[in-house]
Amino acid sequence: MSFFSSFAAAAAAPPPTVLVGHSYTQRVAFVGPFGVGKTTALRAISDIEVVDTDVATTERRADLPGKTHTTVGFDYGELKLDDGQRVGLFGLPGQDRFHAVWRTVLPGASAVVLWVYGDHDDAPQELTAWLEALRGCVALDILSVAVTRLSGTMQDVDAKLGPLRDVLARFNPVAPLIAADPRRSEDVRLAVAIALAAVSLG
Ligand SMILES: Nc1nc2c(ncn2[C@@H]2O[C@H](COP(=O)(O)OP(=O)(O)OP(=O)(O)O)[C@@H](O)[C@H]2O)c(=O)[nH]1
Ligand SMILES: [Mg+2]
Repeated sequence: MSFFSSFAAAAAAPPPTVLVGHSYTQRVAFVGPFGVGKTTALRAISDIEVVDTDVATTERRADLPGKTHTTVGFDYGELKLDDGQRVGLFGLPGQDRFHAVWRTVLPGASAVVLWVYGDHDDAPQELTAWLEALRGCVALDILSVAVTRLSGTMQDVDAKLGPLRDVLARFNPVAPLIAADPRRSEDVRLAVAIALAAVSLG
């Protein structure tokens, strides 16, 4: 085939489908301390393959024996809600040195889920510090809190959540706070649904 005939054939062929950008209508960001489970949570619910920026870390924490990687950019996934809406999911890095990523992603967020450790003795102080840090980057009326690593009876869990609810109420009295395990897709879906519902009511 000559150059001219192959050019003519290519011009006559239907154009290829090229997908650029994204199809989501809402953007939910996961924030929280190193190793709390933001990447785990995103992987638990994303219905596309997660694009992550996890790299191997030389630091090991005794309380996180399986934690060999850390997020240095952000994770990206997508979720289709029961009502058909597509949600873009962004998992941010937990380490302070990557805070430039927060300032890039958070301004476009529809809702932000702050994941925190529920089993730390100083969990209320940690939550206070995170809320103070986030206040500078995001409106707290789009924020909700998911508390991890809670076990025991419902009374045990409530006893741990009570002081955290008190802290959150000082920043936003109507912000949702739930117990959630980042490894369980039902918990993570619920955290996302509650975060978006709270924003739409607000
Ligand atoms: N035992 C236990 N382990 C958990 C729980 N939630 C998460 N993990 C584990 O904790 C680790 C969390 O790791 P990541 O998901 O990488 O944490 P991350 O918040 O993305 O961390 P950075 O991006 O480094 O800030 C994983 O090994 C999870 O399996 C929990 O409720 N209980
Ligand atoms: Mg991560």
